[in-house]
Amino acid sequence: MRKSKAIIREFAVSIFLLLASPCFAQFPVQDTADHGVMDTLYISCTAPDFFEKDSITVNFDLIFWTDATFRHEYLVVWSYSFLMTSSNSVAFARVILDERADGPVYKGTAVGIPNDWQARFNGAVPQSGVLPASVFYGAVQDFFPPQNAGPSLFIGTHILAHILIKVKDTTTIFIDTQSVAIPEGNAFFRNDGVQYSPLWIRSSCAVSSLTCLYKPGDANGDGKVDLADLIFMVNYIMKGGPAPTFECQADLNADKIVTLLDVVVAVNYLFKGGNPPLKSWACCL
Ligand SMILES: [Ca+2]
Ligand SMILES: [Ca+2]
Ligand SMILES: [Ca+2]
Repeated sequence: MRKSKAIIREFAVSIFLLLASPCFAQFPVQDTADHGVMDTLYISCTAPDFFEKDSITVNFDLIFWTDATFRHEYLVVWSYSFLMTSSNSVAFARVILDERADGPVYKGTAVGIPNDWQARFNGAVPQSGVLPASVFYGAVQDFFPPQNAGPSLFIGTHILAHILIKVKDTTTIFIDTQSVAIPEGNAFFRNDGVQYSPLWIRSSCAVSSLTCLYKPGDANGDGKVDLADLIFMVNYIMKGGPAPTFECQADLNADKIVTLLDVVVAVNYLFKGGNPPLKSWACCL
């Protein structure tokens, strides 16, 4: 009798767990070393930052939020790897690799407190940074004076890193922590040496296309498409002359490279009533 009661109880527990487990699965588990509200880690997508030759560089901020108020729970070390992918292979998305502490990738700073941390940008696979890539970031607080022994990170929102990705076309960048081989391991360390994991919130950031800046075929960028552009293109392609601001100005057949074929399009258009240059990228006026 006792045995059958035990079996029934076991059965009931199994059923309960079976029913409850999908519910549990929907809620992330909070690390026991993360007190109070769950600390979070996420990417903030910002508008395109600045234009360079034929590309734009987009700034993604890696942001950490914590409610740590006890000094022993302050964050002093972090190391994290991300899987970055791009929805459009033609965009040639590439994370910019720069190990300088004050470089554009990672400025080694919490918000408003410059250079409090020793920046550490660990690398990327592949090394070129071309997406898809696994990219590793991290920083260790500089404990020892007279260096900038700044404060550890406590309650508030902090920018851990500026992640710069260069793109050449419209795309959506996905930044995730899943399915990544992690040589160093993802690690966040508190001031008392306890390791824990804040909740990662998956991000995808749409990189919008440029506004139209030039007419296709306006290689010298003076607003007109004429013989001067043809000369400009020939000088650029054949004689190492100056490049257009955006490659698309001279990419008249819109195949993403500037070759003599584009000169042929220009000649046909200007002198033989051929098709006008194709619009692409920022050359869509
Ligand atoms: Ca917390
Ligand atoms: Ca022109
Ligand atoms: Ca072309």
